Amino acid sequence: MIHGAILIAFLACGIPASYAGNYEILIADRSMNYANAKAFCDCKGMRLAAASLRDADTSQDILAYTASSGYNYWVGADNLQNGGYDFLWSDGVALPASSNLWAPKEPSNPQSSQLCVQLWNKYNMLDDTSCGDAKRVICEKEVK
Ligand SMILES: [Ca+2]
Repeated sequence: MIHGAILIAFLACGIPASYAGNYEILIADRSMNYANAKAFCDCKGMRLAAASLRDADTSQDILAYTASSGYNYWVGADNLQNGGYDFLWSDGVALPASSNLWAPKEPSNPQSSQLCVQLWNKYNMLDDTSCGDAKRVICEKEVK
């Protein structure tokens, strides 16, 4: 089910996001590291995508877009707080290693170099990877 188009926006703040289900979704068409991606979403009054990816309808819209884009995207999940396989979404919900959102054989290296989570274009699923890599960004905001 398509709820609405997903906006491709530049870095400047103040560009309105579009609606997909119960969430405003904003996808940046610039690449940046994880820390800057987080700051980018904050700047928009949003957060890196988390709950929207657990929502069946909204994730369907997002994944339909990202599948055809050819790019990898930062989403809001990392193990920077607890380390190891103890990943947390940006809204504080646990992302277990057993989640079916992970790509095959992922998370692959969360104990050392791969502490942040991307939406990996190869599978259009989650992958733990290096926080310093430059990737595009998906932000969300819950619609009240
Ligand atoms: Ca990995």
